[in-house]
Amino acid sequence: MAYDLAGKCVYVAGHKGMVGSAIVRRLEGEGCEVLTADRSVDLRDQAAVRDWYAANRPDAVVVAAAKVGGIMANDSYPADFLYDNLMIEANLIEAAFRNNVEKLLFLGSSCIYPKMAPQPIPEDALLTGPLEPTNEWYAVAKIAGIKLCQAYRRQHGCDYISAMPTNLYGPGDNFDLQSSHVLPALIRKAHEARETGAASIEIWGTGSPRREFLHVDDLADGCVFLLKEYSGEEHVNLGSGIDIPIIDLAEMVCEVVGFEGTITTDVTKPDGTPRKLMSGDKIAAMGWKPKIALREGIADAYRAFLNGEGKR
Ligand code: GFB
Repeated sequence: MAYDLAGKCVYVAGHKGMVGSAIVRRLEGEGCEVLTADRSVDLRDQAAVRDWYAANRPDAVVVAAAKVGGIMANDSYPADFLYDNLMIEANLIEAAFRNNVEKLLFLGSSCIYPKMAPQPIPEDALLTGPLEPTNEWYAVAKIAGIKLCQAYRRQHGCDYISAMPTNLYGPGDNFDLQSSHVLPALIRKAHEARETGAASIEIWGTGSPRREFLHVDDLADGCVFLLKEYSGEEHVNLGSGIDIPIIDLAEMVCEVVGFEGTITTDVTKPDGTPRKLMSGDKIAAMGWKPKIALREGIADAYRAFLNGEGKR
């Protein structure tokens, strides 16, 4: 039975982030009222979250709030990535139950899967092997979020679902080179190298790991699709179905940005997991597919970067 969003109050937690803001934009055409909480509500604080729900009474919730970052940020701040994410998701999910929220969508990450999972990775590969060490703290928190949704569904009959997005990019991304993911980092590096006339840009690791990328507007579309169409215990992968070696991604970004120099590698930096292409069979069978090709999406992300959008 489809969940009709029309006339509902939908709370998007994390609306200032790249993912949350894309979901808010996407919900505009759904005839629902979008609720957001301002930064004064610390989502790690149980009492603050309970008070906000009691005052605002959402019908549906999207858990897009999280502490996120690229490979170095994950590796450098394990306590923050584990504690902050556990608290945020536990508070948002428990308060949803207390306030009779009808539908909740929790967003995780493709790093929940074992480092050596079969490729493309099916949903049932979860918890079948050891995690990638650079991001196991974040992954453990996200696995706990999936399990919380399943537990509230089993014990209390709550219609809480989970989606696992692949590596995301797009307008509103984080372009800070220490904490960002690879795609915004490459956009900034190529842009600054072109502006300064540098001969080369440096990428982290060997360039051989493969990653799958999804534009955040496609992600938002997939999230709204799942909110309306899916009600099941198992999480659902949300990806583009195509992965690419980091060195090829770097070349594509340089082409889009117009940087014609060379690309060097810093092998003292970690590669992380060798490959994490997710299987999109489950959501494809439900009738959803992404629309934005990688090169087109990179051009859109670069336009947003030039426009001053996102974090520097
Ligand atoms: O995007 P990224 O930081 O995250 O890195 P992960 C992807 C790959 O790009 C790694 C390489 O092999 C990096 O070594 N890379 C090359 C770079 N140059 C750069 C650069 O300038 N900056 C960055 N950041 N990487 C994250 C997880 O893993 O993915 C999170 O740590 C989360 O938990 C997220 O799951 C989606 O794909 O390795």
